[in-house]
Amino acid sequence: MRFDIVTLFPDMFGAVCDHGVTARAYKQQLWSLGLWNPRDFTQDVHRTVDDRPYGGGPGMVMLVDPLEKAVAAAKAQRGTAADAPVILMSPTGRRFNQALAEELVAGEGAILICGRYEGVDQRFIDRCVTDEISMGDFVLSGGEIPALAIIDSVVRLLPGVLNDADSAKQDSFNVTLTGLLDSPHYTRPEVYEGQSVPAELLSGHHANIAVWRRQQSLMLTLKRRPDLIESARQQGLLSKSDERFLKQLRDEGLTAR
Ligand code: 9D3
Repeated sequence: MRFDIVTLFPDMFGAVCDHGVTARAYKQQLWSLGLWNPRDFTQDVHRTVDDRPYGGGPGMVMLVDPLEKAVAAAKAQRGTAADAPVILMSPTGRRFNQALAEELVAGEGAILICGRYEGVDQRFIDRCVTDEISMGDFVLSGGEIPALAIIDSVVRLLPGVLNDADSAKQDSFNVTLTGLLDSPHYTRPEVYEGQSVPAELLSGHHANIAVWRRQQSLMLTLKRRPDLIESARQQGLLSKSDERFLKQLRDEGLTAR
């Protein structure tokens, strides 16, 4: 798996090369990174990468030419995998999700374009970009943090990246598999400042623990993400006893935070 990043701030990508499970996978050469700074593909003494918007308005717009040359350099180095998706990180893109991460991990990687300023010249998008992705409805200063999020979410899906200690199996047991939010976690001490770990988790009774966790998941999901309850139902992921518990919750009124 290879990611090529077009960015004015290449140092930000140390976040995934130098830390945590993505760094371990990087050192094992399970994935590689190319960094392409549009400033290195300028021709003028000032190394200009942006200009004022036609039609007026606030902010600056990224120039087509340095972006296009950076993408061409990335494609040249990728060689045969030159048909990898070219994904623009954009607040007007389609929302990123786990299904997209799974699509990307099945491919050879991607060229990720990180915008700064007000945006990039539309002609660059028309000429080079195959997909536009957003992280959600909040305003960031550029595409670097979204690109880092995509790399992190995709790399951890690569075979051999997660070990049991990283909870890979637990992970796939939750939202993606169950369609529900995860249940709460506890570790030592058994009592902290008078607050005890729920008795069910201390019982050692594995069937009861499973029921407790399932009910906690249902309760939390109904309270915070009712949309996920409906899609889990549509996917056939809710049992008769789940439905009975949900009805009971609705009758009682919710108790979860
Ligand atoms: C406040 C500026 N906005 C004018 C209405 C437009 C705007 C331009 C550039 C908003 C954000 C940005 C920079 N953001 C990204 O490049 C970005 C982003 C984001 O801001 N939120 C969620 N996902 C993404 S992906 C790229």
